[in-house]
Parts: sequence; C-alpha cells; structure tokens
Amino acid sequence: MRFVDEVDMSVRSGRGGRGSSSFRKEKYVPMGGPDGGDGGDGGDVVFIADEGVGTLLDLRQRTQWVADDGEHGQYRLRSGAQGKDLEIRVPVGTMVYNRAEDQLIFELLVEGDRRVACPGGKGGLGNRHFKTSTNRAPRQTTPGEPGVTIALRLELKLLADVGLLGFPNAGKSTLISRISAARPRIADYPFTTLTPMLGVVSVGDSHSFVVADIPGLIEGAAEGKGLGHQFLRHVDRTQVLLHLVSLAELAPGPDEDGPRDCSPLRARYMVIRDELRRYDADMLTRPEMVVLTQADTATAEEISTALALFPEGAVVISAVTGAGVQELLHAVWSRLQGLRGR
Ligand SMILES: Nc1nc2c(ncn2[C@@H]2O[C@H](COP(=O)(O)OP(=O)(O)OP(=O)(O)O)[C@@H](O)[C@H]2O)c(=O)[nH]1
Ligand SMILES: [Mg+2]
Repeated sequence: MRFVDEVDMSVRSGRGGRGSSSFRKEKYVPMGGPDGGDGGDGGDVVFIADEGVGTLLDLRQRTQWVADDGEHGQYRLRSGAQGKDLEIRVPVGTMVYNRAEDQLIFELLVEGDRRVACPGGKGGLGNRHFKTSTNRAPRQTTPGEPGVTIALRLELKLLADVGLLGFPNAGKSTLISRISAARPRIADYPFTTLTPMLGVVSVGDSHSFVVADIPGLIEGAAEGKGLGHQFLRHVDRTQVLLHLVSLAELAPGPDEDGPRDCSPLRARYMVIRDELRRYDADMLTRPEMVVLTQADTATAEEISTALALFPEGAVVISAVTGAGVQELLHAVWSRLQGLRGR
C-alpha cells in the first residue's frame, strides 16, 4: 500500500461568453437604443473535500477536466447563461499543487471545503455599456475572457487516525496484523518494518479507524540513527498515538528466580518521547495511550510493577494470545470519539 496517493491532471475553467451587439427593435420606436446583453461567466474549476471519497484512485481515469463555457449575450438585454462549475470531489486531506511550479496551491482539510483552482473567464460586455452622449448607437462589445488552464498534481497523505510508536521489536507490526487485514513483515530483529503501512481496524460491527504502523525509533533517531525519524511525518497528523512499550525488555532482577527489573520500560518510554520532541515538540501534546505489549512474557507481579511506572495509565496486551486487545480497541475508539466530539 502506498502512503502517498498521487495523480496528475490538467484543468481548464470555462471561457466567458461574448457580449452581444444589438438594438431595440420595436414597432413605434424607430431609433431603439443598444440592447445587447452581457456574456455569461465561464464555469470555475472547483475542488470539494468529500468524506465519502477515500482515495484519488477514481480521478486517474481522466486527465483533462474542463468546466463549461459561459454563453454569449443576446438581444433585449438578455445575459448569456453562466457556465456550470466543474466540481471535482476529492478526499479530505488532498493537497493540490501547481505542477509547473511545484507549488502548493491549497489543501482541503475539512469535509465540505470548497476551493476554486481556476476561476472561469468573465463574460464580455454587451453594446449597451458603450452608449455615450455622442455615440448613441455603439456596436462595440467585448469578448469574454478565456478560461485558465493549469496542470495540477494532487497528493493525498493517507490519513491514519492512530499512529503506532515504539522501539524496534515493540510489537507494532504484530499488533496491526492482529487487528487489521494489513500483513506487515514481523520478525524478532529490529527494523523489520522499513516502510509504513496502514491498516483499517473494525471495532464492533459498524465502527472503524485507520492505524499506521511505522518503523521503530531508537535513541538518536533525530540524528539519523536507525532509520531516522522522518517516518514520523506519517503519524504527525494522527489524532491518537499508541506508544508501545514491550514487557519483554525487562532487565534481570537481583534475585535470579524473583521478578525482573521493570525500570528500563520507563527509561525506554522517555527515550521515545524525547525523539518525538526532537522531531516536533507539538507531538508531545498529542493525545497518547501507553500500551504495554507482549504481556505473555511477563509475570502478573512484573506487570503490576510496570503499570505503576505509568501513572498516566496504560493498557496491557499480548498480540500473540490476544489478551487485552479488544479492550484496547474499544479504549482507542472511545478516545477518538471523545476527540471528534470536541
Ligand atoms: N511473546 C510475544 N511476542 C511478540 C508479541 N508481539 C510481538 N512479538 C514478537 O516480537 C518480535 C517483534 O515484533 P514486531 O511486530 O515485528 O515488532 P515491531 O515493533 O514491528 O518491530 P520493528 O518493525 O522492527 O520496529 C517478533 O518476533 C514478534 O513475534 C507478543 O504479544 N508476545
Ligand atoms: Mg514492525
């Protein structure tokens, strides 16, 4: 699955209609004045954000998009009809670039956003506008303005609602493969995930949200260690971050048969938080849920010690046995609902 959906197209707005040159013709009025109507404006090319459109796929079927021209003005002051706007419905989050200049023209970020990419040409003026005290019978009119043609590139960062974060081997890919149809590579070596992946997660019968699995982060990612931190841009617009901390990373305890030392979990958590800050301090204010993963590798006692290290609260799961996973999904869903209702 590609993360950035992209499509090239060329659009043209409608030409304005020509103004009309005509004179009033009435039976008992021998010298009727000019009565040529104005031309109609050409249609605009408009982009509309529509939640019902998921990807840019459907727009690939056509490369030339043209709005209707305005009609010419007519006699008896009748203006030409306006050309119909061409409305192109795109997914929320679509970015529209001018292809020649490689410049962002606008983004459609909210359902119903309506932006004009190129305005239709103005209609021309009919001859009635040119009547003066010395010229009572002008034949002059103006032509309509031509339409505007632009080559565009549309880009859509597929928007995930939830981003997974954590060290390599935290179990991010295992979780997304358990809760969605996404099938990322999973292995017990770090940096198994090299490219981000999205999964659609169903909660109950009628709800769903989109999760992004990204490569693991390590200390120094901001300086390019590991795979660097540029992948965070794929989760920087998500509403909730799930920060996965693996219970398999406990240190040996003082007593060989006793509980292991849980403190590395908190330290590792802080390392990732610090990398987030270095990417963009705003990320630290993003709603976050801590998920302690791989619970099947720890004892009940270790888990409760680990939980105490996260006074903000944490959810405990095992993506292998499935323990806690449904509870996690419901918690994420209600968190998303709470945020959307704000
Ligand atoms: N026992 C156990 N092992 C797990 C669990 N979840 C993941 N693992 C194992 O942990 C290893 C790493 O899992 P991944 O899902 O690839 O981890 P990741 O966070 O995606 O790692 P990177 O892609 O390298 O960042 C794999 O060997 C998994 O089988 C779990 O709940 N229990
Ligand atoms: Mg992975």
